[in-house]
Amino acid sequence: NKHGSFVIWLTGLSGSGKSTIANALDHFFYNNDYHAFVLDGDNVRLGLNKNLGFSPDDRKENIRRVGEVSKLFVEAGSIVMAAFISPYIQDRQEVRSLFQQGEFIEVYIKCSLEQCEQRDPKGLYKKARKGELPDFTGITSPYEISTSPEIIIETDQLTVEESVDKIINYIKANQLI
Ligand code: GGZ
Repeated sequence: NKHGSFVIWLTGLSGSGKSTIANALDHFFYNNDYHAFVLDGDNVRLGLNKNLGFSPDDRKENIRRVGEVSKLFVEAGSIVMAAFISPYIQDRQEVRSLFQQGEFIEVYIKCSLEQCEQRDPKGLYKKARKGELPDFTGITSPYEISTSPEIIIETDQLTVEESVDKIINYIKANQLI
């Protein structure tokens, strides 16, 4: 299937739903014969970036590398879903600047800290509150909200399917697929 190549960059707190939505998008693309790939902490921080932690400098380097890898995938003709907290506005802007106009779609996965903390699927917030996990986003490390993401998905209001529909509608409206 011939289609555009671009990056769907999902940013938001731990537990906000970034990877869930990225994987649901992946299913949609697969089912429709588009070539797409998910990059997230689960496949990047275990390999390419296993020397990086969660200090501000390490997060910056994590995002820089992911941006460059995303660019390679786009050059190869793929659709990339990159699901990273990517808490710093400047780092996200630097990734954006690697791409042509319209090729970088920033999706803010909006979910309150309270809700993310209530979900706490891996018990990380609990650990962070107990002081066992330093530099934890939302607790002891900042998250900078974008002022103008292309898309905002409120995961405490939409189902995963509705979230995917909203993103796909944007992509179609902008003639990327
Ligand atoms: C934030 C952390 C931390 C700290 C481990 N702060 O919800 P998860 O578990 O599965 O996804 C989170 C993931 C965040 O990695 P990113 O590469 O997306 O972060 S960044 O973009 O800021 O570089 C979380 C887990 O790693 N995790 N320690 N201290 N999240």
